[in-house]
Amino acid sequence: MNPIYHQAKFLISAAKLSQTPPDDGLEIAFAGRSNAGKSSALNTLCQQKALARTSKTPGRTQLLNFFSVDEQRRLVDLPGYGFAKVSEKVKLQWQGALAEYLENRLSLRGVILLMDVRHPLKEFDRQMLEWSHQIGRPVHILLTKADKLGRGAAANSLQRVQREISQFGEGVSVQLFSALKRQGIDQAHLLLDEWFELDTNP
Ligand SMILES: Nc1nc2c(ncn2[C@@H]2O[C@H](COP(=O)(O)OP(=O)(O)O)[C@@H](O)[C@H]2O)c(=O)[nH]1
Ligand SMILES: [Mg+2]
Repeated sequence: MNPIYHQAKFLISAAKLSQTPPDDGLEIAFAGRSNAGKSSALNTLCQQKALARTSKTPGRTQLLNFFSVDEQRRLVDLPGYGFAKVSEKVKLQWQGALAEYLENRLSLRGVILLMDVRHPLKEFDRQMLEWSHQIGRPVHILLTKADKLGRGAAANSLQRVQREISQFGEGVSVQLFSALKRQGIDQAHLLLDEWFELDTNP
């Protein structure tokens, strides 16, 4: 693992685009329905116990949470509305903020899309794939909680998702991931390093 991820720090929460950090350098966004395992993945990938929890205080869920990795690189925790008990009105607000961010953010290099390996490609996930495709940004899918399935079932889910994303061509990739079992971390880091333009073997 490139040691810079270990230095990642909470930067700021933004409710709208005007509150985001300056749009320069390189940004990688993490998206997923709530409970998909986004905070756990962020923490695991940065080797920190409570990085993403920093922003988990009530009321902050609908915000975009920015973490700085170094001066030029940021990770963003995007609001995921799929599973949360919120009203249609709030969902539409979140969707609006998300779409606005995706359409306008020049520093956005790619999207890490997290889905529970047992329930992949829900409506939110398909929407994210569509949006990312439209704005020409690559997506790397982490099928999370892979430890919850046996090897065969996990492989089946991976294959099914691989088949479905083939319509998007090279811009979309997928892998199995488990924060609990620390599975798939090296593979995910390869993608992050590539998007962040880091030397993979520093
Ligand atoms: N078994 C298992 N549970 C996980 C894993 N990752 C997250 N979880 C659990 O799934 C729940 C939601 O995780 P969290 O990271 O908060 O999801 P978020 O809402 O997407 O940020 C928590 O109870 C986690 O402990 C994993 O790799 N394996
Ligand atoms: Mg979270």
